[in-house]
Amino acid sequence: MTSKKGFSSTSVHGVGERDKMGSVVTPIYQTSTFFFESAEDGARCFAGESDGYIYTRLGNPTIDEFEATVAALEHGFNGIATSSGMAAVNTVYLTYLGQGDHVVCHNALYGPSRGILETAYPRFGVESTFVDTTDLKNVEQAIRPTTRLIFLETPANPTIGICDLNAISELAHRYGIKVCVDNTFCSPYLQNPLDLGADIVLHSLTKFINGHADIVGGIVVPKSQEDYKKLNYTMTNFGFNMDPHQAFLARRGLKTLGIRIDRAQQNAMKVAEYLESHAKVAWVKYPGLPSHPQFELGKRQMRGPGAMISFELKEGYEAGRKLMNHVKFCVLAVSLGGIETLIQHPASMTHSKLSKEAKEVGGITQGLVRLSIGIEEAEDIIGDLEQALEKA
Ligand code: LCS
Repeated sequence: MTSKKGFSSTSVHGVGERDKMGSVVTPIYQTSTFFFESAEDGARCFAGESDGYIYTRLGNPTIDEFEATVAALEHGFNGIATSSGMAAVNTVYLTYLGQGDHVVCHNALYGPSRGILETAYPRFGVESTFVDTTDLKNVEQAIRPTTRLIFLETPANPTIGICDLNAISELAHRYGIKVCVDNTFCSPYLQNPLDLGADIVLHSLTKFINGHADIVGGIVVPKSQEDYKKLNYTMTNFGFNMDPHQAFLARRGLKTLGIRIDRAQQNAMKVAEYLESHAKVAWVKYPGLPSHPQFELGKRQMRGPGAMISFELKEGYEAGRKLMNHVKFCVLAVSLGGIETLIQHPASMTHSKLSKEAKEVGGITQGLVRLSIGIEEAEDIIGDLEQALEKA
């Protein structure tokens, strides 16, 4: 899918035909199935010789319009919308990994994206290695003759580490390995992994793309038609499909993605600077701060620093819990990427199920706090953190 228009023009208007009934907004085709005009028409649909719809798990106009728009924003072949971000992750794992295969991952992936490789996939003979992929040497050392996939998050959840997508993709392709990037933290507004060499990009739509904390959803966008066919086969046959109503809400959220991120990252910069100067804070990780270890790489690879901040409290785990109990304006909740500022403590929440060792290796330190900055007034976010930090 391509669009010659600018980002927000594409996100608002999409790339397809306007609705034939004159609806300005793509209607919700809330149907599980579609009728055929005749037996011959049905046969043509099943043979793939017509564009007609058959059954919503296989395709639906509301979902298709959303998929095509995200694919245009990610510069991919087409999108495959899924019921959740985890369904998108598993669509990729199940497409490229089988008995005897190996995957190299960033060691600070979203908890379940890592956890499922450690618990369920070994039952099917899949092996995984988790390394700090912000260092290219570690990726090269982890590659085996059986490696089929490199799976990355950049910036990663929640350590905000940034991986060099050009360099890793170039390395992977020398060995015939596919590269998939979970682009949830950036959204296509700030980063296009397919332009940086990756083969597949995915999102938890639950976050920035939908942006209003009212649905769970995911999407996979491959660069090539060949990968699209394989991934779409997995999605439809495992039943990971999105629902038309979910697609409608995600599509509505997508329209304002650009202006929401512009505003949220302006706030995030102010909050990050405030936190970096606070006596109780050991360090702050934010791609917009020169102190970020991959600050220069982030500037090259991303069109903006985003709205996700992690910071470490000097007093560790207990201080983290106290801070959570004293915020009043920032919402104590997991998830991210919405219009409201959310705060959470990974060691006791999103990453609590990881072993102590996995937490240490993945950089999930005891006093780590993750902020997803919203579009409110920066002064109110900072004011709330100020009063809560006093008590932490
Ligand atoms: N990828 C990333 C980077 C995520 O942050 C999440 C969810 C997922 C995939 C899975 O998406 P879902 O199935 O939830 O749509 N991250 C969450 C988080 O940090 N807190 O709660 C959920």
